[in-house]
Amino acid sequence: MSRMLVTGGAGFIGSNFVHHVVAHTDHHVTVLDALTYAGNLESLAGLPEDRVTFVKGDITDAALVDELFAAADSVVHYAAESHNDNSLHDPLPFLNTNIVGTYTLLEAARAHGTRYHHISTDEVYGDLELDDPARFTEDTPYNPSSPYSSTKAGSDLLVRAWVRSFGVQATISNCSNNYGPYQHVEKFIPRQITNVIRGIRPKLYGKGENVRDWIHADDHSSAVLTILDKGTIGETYLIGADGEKNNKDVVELILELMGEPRSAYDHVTDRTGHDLRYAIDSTKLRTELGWSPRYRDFEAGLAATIQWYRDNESWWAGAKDGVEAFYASKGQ
Ligand code: NAD
Ligand code: TDX
Repeated sequence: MSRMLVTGGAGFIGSNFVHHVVAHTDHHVTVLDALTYAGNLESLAGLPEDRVTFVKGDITDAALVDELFAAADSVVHYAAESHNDNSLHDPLPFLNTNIVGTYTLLEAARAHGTRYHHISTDEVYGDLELDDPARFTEDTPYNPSSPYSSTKAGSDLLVRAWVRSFGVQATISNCSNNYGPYQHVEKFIPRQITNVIRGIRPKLYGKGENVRDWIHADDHSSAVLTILDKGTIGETYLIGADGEKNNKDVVELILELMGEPRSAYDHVTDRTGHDLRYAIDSTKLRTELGWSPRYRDFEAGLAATIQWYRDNESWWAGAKDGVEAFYASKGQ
């Protein structure tokens, strides 16, 4: 059994990863999470106490981070400020957590020689035209658009520098848009599902032509375990499941799956600087490390996600009104 430290393990993708690790390995997991507005201990409810330890704390707290790295064989870093719309409103927390937080972890990885995996996003590459046949690869130049994606890009570059300059034992993955259980209601898919449950019309930014490349969070988790197991130190791996869809089609599918007319949504004010299209080419991960996604049917995965939000209203109800009030103040 090895000891794994997971930062941000009470958030959306981090909690899905902790569930995945408990189900598929014998590792012991320590979660370090500050429980910001995006963290929810209920996302870890039911996990065996002898497999998962929770520590409430901030990744910028160097003394705490050092102590936890000393007791870990590997670290997977999910903790972040993660929402583009929030970063347009108030960028400073993104700089603190995404940049200073990552720096703090890298210094501890350097001091302890700890195996470190850095979780990042395809948004560091900027966006693609709708009619461009290209997809992002590990060689695509960085060109981030928002305060969120620029701080994620900065954090990736810190990792690359700490590998080269200090020999830190790190890998990086850049994944496309995740969906699944435990995603905060501020994000696109849960916002629309919970709107329909509440009798509010879904809200589509602009014309809804923007394309996102959807992957189930559980497939993201299996890819990260594969990289930890077989990845080469210093390498970057793109994670994606060939799930390109435009936002309009996703909203219409949610409405159809929830028994509403496909046209029962509103167009609202577009996001400033809204990236047009993301698309991942995950050939390197698939051919070099032998990973493949399990959730290949987006409609089935979306239907299961809708059912999860129907069954777990107590998990999201507390955040819903505040999120909708924030969006309403911006005409969204
Ligand atoms: P999230 O916002 O749902 O969760 C973030 C978690 O980090 C929360 O539990 C929060 O409490 C914690 N956190 C925030 N600041 C912290 C701090 N200073 N110290 C300790 N904990 C802190 O985010 P998510 O959507 O689960 O994203 C997780 C990671 O995956 C991020 O690094 C994000 O950039 C990356 N990512 C997300 C997606 C996506 O589609 N959501 C896609 C690719 C990559
Ligand atoms: O109400 C909405 N209506 C709408 O049309 C919301 C909240 C979003 N949108 C659009 C904006 C995007 O084109 O839906 C798309 C998805 O939006 P988000 O869920 O906010 O995700 P995105 O901005 O694409 O970023 C996500 O994927 C990459 C995560 O939030 C990031 O953390 C990750 O790095």
